[in-house]
Amino acid sequence: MALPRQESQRKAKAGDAVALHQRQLEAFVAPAEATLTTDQGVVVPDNHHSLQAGLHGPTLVEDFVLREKLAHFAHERIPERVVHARGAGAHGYLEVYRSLSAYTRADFLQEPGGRTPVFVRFSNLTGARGSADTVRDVRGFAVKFYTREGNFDLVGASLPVAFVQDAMKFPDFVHALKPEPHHDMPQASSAHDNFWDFVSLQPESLHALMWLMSSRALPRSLRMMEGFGVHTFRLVNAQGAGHFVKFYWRPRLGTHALVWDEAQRIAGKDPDFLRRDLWEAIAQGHAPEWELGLQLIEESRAQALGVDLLDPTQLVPEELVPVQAVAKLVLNRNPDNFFAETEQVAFHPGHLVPGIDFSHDPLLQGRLLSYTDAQIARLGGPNGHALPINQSVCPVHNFHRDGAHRVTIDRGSANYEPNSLAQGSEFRVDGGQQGFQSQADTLMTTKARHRPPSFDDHFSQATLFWNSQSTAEKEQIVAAFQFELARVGPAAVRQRMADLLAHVDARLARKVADALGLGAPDPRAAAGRAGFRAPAATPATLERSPALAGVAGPAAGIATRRIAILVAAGVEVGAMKLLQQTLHELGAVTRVVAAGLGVVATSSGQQLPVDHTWACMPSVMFDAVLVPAGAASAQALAAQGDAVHFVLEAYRHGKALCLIGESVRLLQLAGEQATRAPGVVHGPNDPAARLQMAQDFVQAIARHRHPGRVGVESVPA
Ligand code: HDD
Repeated sequence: MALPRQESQRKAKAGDAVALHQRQLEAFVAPAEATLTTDQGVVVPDNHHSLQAGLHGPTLVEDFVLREKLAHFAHERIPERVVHARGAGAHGYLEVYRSLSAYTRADFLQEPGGRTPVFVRFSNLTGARGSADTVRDVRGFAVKFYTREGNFDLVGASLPVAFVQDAMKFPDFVHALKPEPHHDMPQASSAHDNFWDFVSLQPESLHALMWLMSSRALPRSLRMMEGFGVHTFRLVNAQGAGHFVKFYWRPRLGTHALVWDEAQRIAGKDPDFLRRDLWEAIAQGHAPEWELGLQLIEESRAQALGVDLLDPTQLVPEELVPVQAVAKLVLNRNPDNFFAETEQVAFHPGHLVPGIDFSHDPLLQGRLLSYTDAQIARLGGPNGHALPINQSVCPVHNFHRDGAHRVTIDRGSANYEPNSLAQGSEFRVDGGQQGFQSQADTLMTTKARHRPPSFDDHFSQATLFWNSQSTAEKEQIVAAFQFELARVGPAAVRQRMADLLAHVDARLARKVADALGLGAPDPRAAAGRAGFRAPAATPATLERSPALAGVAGPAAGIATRRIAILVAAGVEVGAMKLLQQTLHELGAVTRVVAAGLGVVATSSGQQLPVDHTWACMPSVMFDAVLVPAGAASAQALAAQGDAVHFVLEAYRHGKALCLIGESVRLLQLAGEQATRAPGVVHGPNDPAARLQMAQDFVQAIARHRHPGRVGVESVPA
């Protein structure tokens, strides 16, 4: 018997769920202005002084106000997540474009235009809670959908593939990746012996490694980052027919990345770079959006695909199965409180709703076991579901009882089922039609610890990824392997990695090996090692997949891009104002940067307010640089090493530059060809040229990066 309240809520319009979720959260918000009390509600007379015996006497044990305050303080922290400890969250909603009833009976995917509230937590996989944002890493992309049929969690990542195929290997993988146990170093970095020792012995990690060494591991912004459900799931419609499905999140702003040198510098200047970027964009009304894409695969077609859908180290190229956009995700509200929401939110890949089901992917199956324990350990008991951020918008009704931090006040004498003593206590649903129905399945009859032969192909998709990258991106990948492996002590580990890379691409392996002083990479050496099993047949695969070169993809406008305007006294602001106006109209953000705060005098005697100093906000904090005209200003800037460095660094990092009139001298050290390099806009301070310069600059910013600058290595920055 379904409960009346449940029924009325199920009938509620989808939009109501968003409002209901917000009301639920607000019910827990502490009053903003109130008299200070103890946790028991007793008014605190003095919050600055403890209770002492006499003017200089000892503090009294009876000071229960002090005792309560210190006790609460001492317990403010909860254990950080074993992985994905550092995070940033935001509220929003999912809006469905069209009904997916042909594929799934999930209520929240039925109604075109229907909105479901969500909370999203982005995270870094490797580092501790206080580590820097911009390190080379996999990012978590976890979405909690508060649907009217219960919470659905899609706990994905910024990479479409995993490092290991079986959950049995996950703790070893994480141990190897995390700081080494004897000295707890390095923090938030895979560039160390243990990690490369492990992965060099695990050919199945190679595909994910290619992604980790690429720009995908250095997002410019969480708002410009793709997300993937990674595993294959299943959608099941009302008739019980199933499709395999892979989930994608595609950012509306395009997929953009930092370059490695820049990422490292930002980590020092602003360790909160990505979290701040997300927070500020939402606070300023630039709600980031992603499209939810699905790859839908008929179960009968799965065998013929040539990709084992249950192997989480493999993806399904879009050229084989297109990604269909079915909904949009909008994040439009920052949390009120980091701890209560972003820290206490508890995801679980086993939080499913009717119409969505698992596959037999052995990594996913292991996750289903693991997350329950993780949440109990983190939240200190089995009642984490009742925390405001974890509560579903539909009623929760069962006979789970008690446990640490129980907040529900269960009424009545019956705490068991079946019972006849409590009203409405037969919770069985009508005719077995409602509720979560597991998809019918042919279960395996043998029990074994094994790896199916179709999981043996570790290389063809790593090669596909490599072949699909631009020349500039390939150089970044080579440089990333060189950087990481140069930090690895044992030469045997480095050699093992180079031998493995020879299975991906001979040139890649050689370039890496040469820089590390290793012998010629030998694919046969890798093949001779334990755990290595050659695929039964050479897999048929694509030569290239343009969709995998996502970072170089077209940019969608310049909204929210940050442009530094570098100035000194005597700056000529005529052209600058016009460019600023154009940039603002397109949603970009400009900031005036100078040696000190306050104002600088312009050439016409006005006062231009300064937003930042370059010591505090160097060029790595911006997407592009504009240096306005003005002989005196250009001369003053050229005499300042930091200002010259600002421009040269942006040039090296491939960013768009606009240098008006005399300010071009700031680029002198980059060589004569620099003013003609891609993404560099330069022209006279002439009203007739301004409009063209503005257009060129906007286009250059929209491309995000300009990697093909000749001789860039010799630029001193
Ligand atoms: Fe996991 C957290 C994503 C494999 C065990 N995982 C966690 C989070 C994300 C992922 C995004 C953070 C959620 C949040 O923001 O709170 N995990 C993945 C992906 C995987 C994956 C995409 C592979 C494709 N994870 C995985 C395996 C296991 C775990 C195989 C264990 C068998 N993951 C955990 C965990 C965490 C977690 C220990 C740490 C804290 C938590 O769950 O809440 O249970």
